[in-house]
Amino acid sequence: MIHKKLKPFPEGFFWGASTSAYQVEGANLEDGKGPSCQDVKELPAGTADLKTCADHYHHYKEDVALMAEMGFKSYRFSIAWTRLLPEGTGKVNPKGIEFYNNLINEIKKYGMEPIVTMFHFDMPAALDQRGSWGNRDSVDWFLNFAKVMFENFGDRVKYWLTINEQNMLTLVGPVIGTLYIPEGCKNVIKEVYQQNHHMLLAQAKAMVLCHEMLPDAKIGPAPNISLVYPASCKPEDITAAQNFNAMRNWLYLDMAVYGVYNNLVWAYLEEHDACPDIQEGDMDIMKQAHPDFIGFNYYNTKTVQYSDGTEAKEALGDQQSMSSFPGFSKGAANPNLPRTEFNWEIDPVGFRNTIREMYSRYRLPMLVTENGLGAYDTLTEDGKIHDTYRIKYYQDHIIQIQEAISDGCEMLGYNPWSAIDLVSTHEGIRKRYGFIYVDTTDEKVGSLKRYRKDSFFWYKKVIASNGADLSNL
Ligand code: BGP
Repeated sequence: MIHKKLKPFPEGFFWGASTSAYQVEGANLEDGKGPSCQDVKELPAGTADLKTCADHYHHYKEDVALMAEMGFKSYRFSIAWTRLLPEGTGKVNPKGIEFYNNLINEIKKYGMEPIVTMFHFDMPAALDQRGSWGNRDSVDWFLNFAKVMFENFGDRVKYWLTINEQNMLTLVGPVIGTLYIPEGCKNVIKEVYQQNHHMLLAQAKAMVLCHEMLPDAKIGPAPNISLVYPASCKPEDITAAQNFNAMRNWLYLDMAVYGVYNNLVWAYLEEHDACPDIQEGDMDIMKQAHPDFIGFNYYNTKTVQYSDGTEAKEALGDQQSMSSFPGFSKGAANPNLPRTEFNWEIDPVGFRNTIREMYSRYRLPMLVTENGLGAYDTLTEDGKIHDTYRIKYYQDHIIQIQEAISDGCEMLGYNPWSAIDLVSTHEGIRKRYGFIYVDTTDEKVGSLKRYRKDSFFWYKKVIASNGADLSNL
């Protein structure tokens, strides 16, 4: 649809950016924080460990001031479960409460909206030892953690996100260091979808609890949603795209919004003798929970073709590259799309397509909780970072949000990844995403000095014009 005139971004649109605790904070075992699964995982070769990251834990005031200088209306960050509850359950760590109180107060001081992710890839290591999400008690563990957060921060935090990218935890857990599989497990798919069921239940209960304890607050899920394209107009490729759309995207939102299991995924699980055990009452809980909005991360679309089930299973891939499930869908490259230096396809129009599809399925306002370009940035001798490629990426994507708004989709905000350089899930800190450059490398911790990238000044201009001015600097 070509609009003669695009609708403006709504007043009060949340322009901001995102981070997650384990990737940005550092101080990973300081001030009483317990280890999470990220702190005990085997690091991918040549990548920075998580002891320092951007050292946001010690630099949060400076970082929030820089965000305020850009004019942020919101800052999306996550709360590390193990900073509040070092063992995952039991005693609360007062230093952890203090840190997030300080951070939230600092954000509010500048009139920004804190948007809190309750769980971002960092299961307490102590709970992994007790079976992780595979243990049904995990639902109560998470609910207790949620209660601690609502009690301590609910007076100031009005926007909550439950679980970051639960779909990626389920589909590529080993790549991002999150999947716990018990020794001797005979049916890994069943184990994984049992864990997924417990997460869905935990999310549903947390949404209900949030509405009970904090009637003014809003809560929603935060999956990674990428519309899946068929590689051709062959009917079999369309079926494959429907399959993978269901498995990658709709399973998570059908449950969060409607409280039902997606039938295509359920059929796949039946085929693999992998349906989760559902206890009496579980589905009632799923139905009772109602998100106020959909938070979602978007990086690019995915393309698949028919799979006759005879091909060998491919290596797992990562968040944006995995898609092959013999007999269900087979990944294909999209020849129409360029790629980033880290080989992720770039599809701004797919952003609009994804938003439109989500809105027609769920009819809820949407908040972009991640989107962005991972690239090698260069710090020049005079302390500049000329990231014109990132500016271009953002220009191309932001205009598509405006197209989607003009299509009638309700958009609450844009919080790209990431506010500041941080450690990526499996490709180190050399894969930079921030508006703010941090002087440190995978090889050694640097001065940690902050530098404003060109995209910093550009985004400031965008925010000041409420998205009307996307022109180059
Ligand atoms: C999402 C995660 C983030 C983040 C981002 C970029 O999947 O929610 O934690 O890191 O992707 O991915 P990567 O770090 O792999 O480049």
